[in-house]
Amino acid sequence: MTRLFTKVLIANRGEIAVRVIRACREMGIATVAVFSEADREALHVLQADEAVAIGPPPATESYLSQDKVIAAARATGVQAVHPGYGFLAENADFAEACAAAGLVFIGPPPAAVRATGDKLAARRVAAKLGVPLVPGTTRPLADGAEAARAVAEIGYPVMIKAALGGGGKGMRLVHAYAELEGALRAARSEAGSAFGDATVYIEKYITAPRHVEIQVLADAHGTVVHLGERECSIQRRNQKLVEESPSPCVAPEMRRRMGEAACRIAAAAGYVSAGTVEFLVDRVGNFYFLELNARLQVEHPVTEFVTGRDLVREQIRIAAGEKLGYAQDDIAFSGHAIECRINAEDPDANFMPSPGKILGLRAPGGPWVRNDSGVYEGYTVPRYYDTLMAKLIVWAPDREAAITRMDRALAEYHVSGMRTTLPVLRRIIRHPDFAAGRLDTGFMERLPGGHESGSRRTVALIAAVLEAYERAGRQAAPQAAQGPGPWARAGRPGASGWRRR
Ligand code: MV4
Repeated sequence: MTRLFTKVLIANRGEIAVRVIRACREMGIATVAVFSEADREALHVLQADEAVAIGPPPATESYLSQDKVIAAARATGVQAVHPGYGFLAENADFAEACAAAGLVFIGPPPAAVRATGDKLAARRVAAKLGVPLVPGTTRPLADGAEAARAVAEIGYPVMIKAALGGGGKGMRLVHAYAELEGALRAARSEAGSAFGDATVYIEKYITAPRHVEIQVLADAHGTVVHLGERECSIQRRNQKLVEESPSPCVAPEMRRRMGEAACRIAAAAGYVSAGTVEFLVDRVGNFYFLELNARLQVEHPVTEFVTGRDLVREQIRIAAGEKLGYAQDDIAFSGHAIECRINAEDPDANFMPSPGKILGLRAPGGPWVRNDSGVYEGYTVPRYYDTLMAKLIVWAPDREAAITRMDRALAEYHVSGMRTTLPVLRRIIRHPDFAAGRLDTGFMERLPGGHESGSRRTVALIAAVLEAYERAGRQAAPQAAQGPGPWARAGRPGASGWRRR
């Protein structure tokens, strides 16, 4: 058996840093936290065995600084670095820099990070394997004429997407020929400044899709398994609010086919570590490959609850060169898990960030309730980063019981001193459409108060600009550095995709 690491650095903050520290402690691995000046009192700093200051509050000068993170790793003598999600997690240059410094990057090999970052390359892989993908092009679009030829085959509406985009960045919806040329130019220009690469492609637009993703685990010895799906359709502006596993819309046979497709894509991409294969599912249940996310996802705990596998532990074992030691048939699914994201945002003010001091905090507990939190009573949520404070995850033998348990746990959750998404989460969980499993990506737009109304457009725009300003630099996109600042991007329609997830 391979020798596991004795000491790991966690290149992240908040709940995910705490989550990784927990896995390390259970594995007998010492931990090193890194922190910015805004995070001296942060929970991950208190929980780690050691902590290293890496600079000023803006993420570009701390959590996104590859040099500072690697210097901290060298100074503390760790053997490996866990990137969490966001920040440096999907940065191939960082993965390479770790290797060059003699450090193991706890994630996929740099080549796989690069390959999965290029959505067009990923589409070609899926196409070659015969995995269903959204109809559209698999080569860069040269000009308007080529776009028009593609549309002639697939029909309107279509979406123009940036090859290096993902998570909603650099996308343009086109309903008719009159908009095509303009949308192509806009998407190109946005992609060029956001990712330093203006390559775009075109896809048929799937109306009111569901977002279903498959968790995969791949070791360095050629074994790839899937851990079932997560239903992530409850989103608002590309930010997920509630996730669950299994999906109420996926039957065992569909799970088997999606899981097999996901494993084949991961294998063909040379993927190693935990990864997520995203699919869109249309109203009649057809699924289409969208992209492969080369990281641990925020919503991973629902998969842990239904499979009994610790995904962070598995990532660490895989990075150390261990074999998975089990096959697909050894993965059993049990019961139902739901996750709610508790963000420091004001649902009554267009989900504007609401950082500040947590005056009172009572977290829920009891059977099958998990609270993955990065905060504590008396802590001040800094305004520089993600607004995610905690994730509440519950398990029950079936979906109905899981909904009841989540409702109970949300009722126990009290946060004072700041606004959080707790009230809106409660409304989602109690909604008859949610109970009936009538989920698609338009759910939040139908929820009263779940999105900005027409009369609130100005407030929404101001909020978006402020939000972009306050979150500047926390975006993970590696190529984003040379682009215009968030001020330049935030005012553009459809440019809300700078959110981290
Ligand atoms: C789409 C789509 C419809 N058709 N692509 C948004 C995030 C990015 N990962 C992909 N996204 C979409 N791509 C085609 N061809 C609809 C979305 C989409 C969406 C997808 C998943 C979850 C929420 C969403 C909200 C709006 C749009």
